[in-house]
Amino acid sequence: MKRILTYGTFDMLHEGHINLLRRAKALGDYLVVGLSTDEFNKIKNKKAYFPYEKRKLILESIRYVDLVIPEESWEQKIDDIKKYNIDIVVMGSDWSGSDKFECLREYAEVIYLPRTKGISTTKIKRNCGELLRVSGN
Ligand code: C2G
Repeated sequence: MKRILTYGTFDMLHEGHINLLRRAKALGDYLVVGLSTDEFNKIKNKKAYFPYEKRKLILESIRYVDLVIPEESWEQKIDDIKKYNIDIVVMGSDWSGSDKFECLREYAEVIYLPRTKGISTTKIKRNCGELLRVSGN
């Protein structure tokens, strides 16, 4: 039973998130997702459109996801690896080489997967804003 762990805000879920979750799960048998809380997003300077509980509800409905836990700090990751017996920590390549994940290598394997090009929550929000402006709403 190989256990995988990933983290993120997963706001306005899109195919980039799904591609990450699908490939992460394919590396093992059980996928734990550390979902950034609204308070932690403030620390990350990120404002999610959907609050934590709604983002959690959506993530829990995805076939690749076995457990969603709150991500409340940068520092909790080693404890999470131990608590959930994690074998591999997986993140998108935008995190590649980050000390926030490289420091985990003595506790678990760390794998960065290529980020899905052309899609992001920021891009969705921007495009929706432009659509509203064009349509005059
Ligand atoms: N992702 C991706 N392709 C995209 C967009 C996102 O592969 N087009 C990946 C990211 O690399 C990340 C995951 O999907 O691994 C979740 O993305 P975000 O919700 O943007 O997560 P982020 O804000 O990077 O939070 O402690 C780590 C942080 O909580 C990660």
